[in-house]
Amino acid sequence: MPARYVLVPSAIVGGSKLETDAKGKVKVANETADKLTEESLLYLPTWNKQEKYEPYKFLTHEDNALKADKNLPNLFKGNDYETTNLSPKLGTEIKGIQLSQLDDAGKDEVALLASQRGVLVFRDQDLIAKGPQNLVDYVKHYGTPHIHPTSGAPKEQPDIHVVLTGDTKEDPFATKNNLVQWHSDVSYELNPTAISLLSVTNIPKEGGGDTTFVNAVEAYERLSPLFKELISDLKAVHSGVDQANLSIVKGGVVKRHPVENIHPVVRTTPTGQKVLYVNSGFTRKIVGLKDEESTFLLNFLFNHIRNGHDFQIRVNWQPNTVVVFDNRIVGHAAILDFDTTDRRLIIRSAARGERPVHDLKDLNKPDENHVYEGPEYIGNHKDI
Ligand SMILES: O=C(O)CCC(=O)C(=O)O
Ligand SMILES: [Fe+2]
Repeated sequence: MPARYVLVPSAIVGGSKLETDAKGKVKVANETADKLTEESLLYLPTWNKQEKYEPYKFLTHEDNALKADKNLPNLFKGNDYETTNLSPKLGTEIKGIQLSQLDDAGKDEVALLASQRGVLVFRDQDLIAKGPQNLVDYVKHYGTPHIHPTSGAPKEQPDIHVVLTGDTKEDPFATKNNLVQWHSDVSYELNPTAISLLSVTNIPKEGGGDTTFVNAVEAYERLSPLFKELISDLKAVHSGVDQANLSIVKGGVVKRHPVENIHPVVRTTPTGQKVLYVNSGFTRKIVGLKDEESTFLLNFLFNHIRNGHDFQIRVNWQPNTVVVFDNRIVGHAAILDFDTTDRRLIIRSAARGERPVHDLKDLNKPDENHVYEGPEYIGNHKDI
């Protein structure tokens, strides 16, 4: 989640009016809520500066994809479904299958297919309308849901990350030429998220507000054998500090002290895919290089990812679409091209995955980690 999407009142809820109750909980005022869809009302963001969580500890991860039947018989039953490739190597649109009706074996097959296709776009789903608890229970099949350190969440449901944009007369391009921020969600975490469910419950009326995705496996494959060898053993620092700082500056929340973690630049997933695992949202430094060298290399890799339209797709949101994506192997960015007086509400619930490893022999070994928690950030010096 890039800085732009931190739950900060001014950026996230735009010009919306906010209300604070006696316990300090902040929510979107009825005035704004009245303009949102019925599903969105179930997920309206609330936040509270008193809500604090302990630092995350290392978590072992069992991957659902490894349990799945490779023929996907529990996902694709009967003949009443339709699948369309959004591009040859990334993204599949699926119609005629209800996620909410899948059994555990079917859900495992979703994880396997997501690991192969990166992004699964399920149309006409009833899962979101069933409410926040249902969504979180669903995600629990894939692991422990991640609680976002700086975003708002539906009332009593911290396991969902919510971003409401729009409803403002502010010009978002006043200081920026564009707002596209490629990232892999929460890559600064020790166990960044893996299987993620994303939906836009409030779609801008005049169109736009797509989400774009990039295939980081293909991004790695496009590199020459020599370049692959050059970056093979590199590690990079991923940092949550800028996100936390921005949240404070904008009057938002920091629910967990920001962390920085070192991850391999070439990550291998439990299903054996090699991923170019850097993102401009959170990757800050290549370990062992001098600053200029690190910036030079990271900029090349970020541009490679950003410019790779021939390994990217764009998802156009329709009512009741649910995207399942594997956050380990795709990057993504919101396309904020709609009129700012319009409203867009995204919700995401995602399971924490494995500690990223270069080599599968290190999978689930905490001693492989190079972790330093508790870096300096504004919150250390400010009562927030
Ligand atoms: O709004 C979107 O399309 C994606 C949002 C996102 O990337 C995030 O909140 O992390
Ligand atoms: Fe994101």
